[in-house]
Amino acid sequence: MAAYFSGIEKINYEGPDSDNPLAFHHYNPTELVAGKPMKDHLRFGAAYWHCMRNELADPFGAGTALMPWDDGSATEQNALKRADVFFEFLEKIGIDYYCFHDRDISPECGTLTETHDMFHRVVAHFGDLQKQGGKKLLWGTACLFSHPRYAHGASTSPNADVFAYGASQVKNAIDATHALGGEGYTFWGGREGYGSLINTDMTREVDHLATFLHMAVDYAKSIGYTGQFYIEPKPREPSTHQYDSDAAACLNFLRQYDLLDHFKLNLETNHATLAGHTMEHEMEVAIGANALGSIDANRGDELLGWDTDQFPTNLYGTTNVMLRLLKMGGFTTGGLNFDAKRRRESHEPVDLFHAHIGGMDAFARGLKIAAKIIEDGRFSEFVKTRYSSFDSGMGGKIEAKQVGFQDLDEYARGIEAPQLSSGRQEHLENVLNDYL
Ligand code: XLS
Ligand code: NI
Ligand code: NI
Repeated sequence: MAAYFSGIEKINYEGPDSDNPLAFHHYNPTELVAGKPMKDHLRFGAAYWHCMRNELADPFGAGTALMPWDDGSATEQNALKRADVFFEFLEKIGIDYYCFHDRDISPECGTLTETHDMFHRVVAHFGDLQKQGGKKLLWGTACLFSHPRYAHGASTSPNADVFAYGASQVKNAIDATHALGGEGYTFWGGREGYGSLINTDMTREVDHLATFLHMAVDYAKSIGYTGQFYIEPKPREPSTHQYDSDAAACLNFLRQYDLLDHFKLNLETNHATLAGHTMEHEMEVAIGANALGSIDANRGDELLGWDTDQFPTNLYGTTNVMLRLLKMGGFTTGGLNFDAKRRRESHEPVDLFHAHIGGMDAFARGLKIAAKIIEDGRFSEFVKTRYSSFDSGMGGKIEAKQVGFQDLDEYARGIEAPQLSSGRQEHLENVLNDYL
């Protein structure tokens, strides 16, 4: 096989004292943390769309990414070659999982049938590459937002034939995910929302979205695909309002339409902040409902109000994510998929390596810090004590649902006015800083 990243060797762990920029300084895949190898905690994934298809354009300028292997054509040959490049990248960076949209890996052809036929031939090539290098598919998905036919949405389009086209695409993408042993399948509803309510029947659209997801569940069952379905919240962009706006909205939607048994959430850091939440908040909401499935690891920019999809390098962020993941008991089907792109100025192939190394090292450090925090138990002890008035006495009865307003009215009249303890937020923030 030709080497497309010539001059770049396999990235190895060299430890914190190394000054080699093409080495891991913290991510040591086989090192045990909390009884498990780092790589099994982190389950890193690479996003095909950002690595292979993102030309690094922005609304003001053309793509800058150098992709000497890509002839720019929408041909099968080019699609197959890109796959080879991508698997070389996975091998050299040491990432076991990847994710793709159908249209990332194989182009749209003249007819829908030709499109699907080429797609499945390309998928077969991915299957061979997976086998050769021991790589695995974290999740697959269908791109139901790029083509002009999806301008009004896919499953929420007012046009029933567009709904059918979207269904055909998802059917084939589920087939492909199944064939590749994909551990999950994601729905991100980029255009499943509206630009304005003036022309929108929202109730009908949301209903159609649920019908579509039920069809996907039924179809997966009919072919024996048992991977995990995910829904990925995001409030807006490209739509003004997306129906799957945040974790709580998704959970309510899934519950209302009886889909909660079939879906978990794929949370993305930058989407959380776009929704006006922290990633920690979104994780708490999802974990509280036993519905955290997977993570799209990235970060936004505090100064910019859109989905900048930057690589995660903030240790507070990675520590907070890993704290919650460890407490949850870790991923089952999910992983940390780098849904992240380089800045437009970082256009050389080697920048793909720098970017992923940075994200992997940041998560390795977050993992270690989180494991230490959990082992020491200082935060959990504090939180436990903070709620201890509910452990016994009247608080215990409240939690056991043994009392009502009548009892509490009598009780409250007979006690001293409540005395509060400090929340010690600043002290705890200082303690957290000490760990970092
Ligand atoms: C876009 C989304 C997208 C999904 C997959 O903002 O993050 O990349 O992860 O369709
Ligand atoms: Ni994403
Ligand atoms: Ni995103």
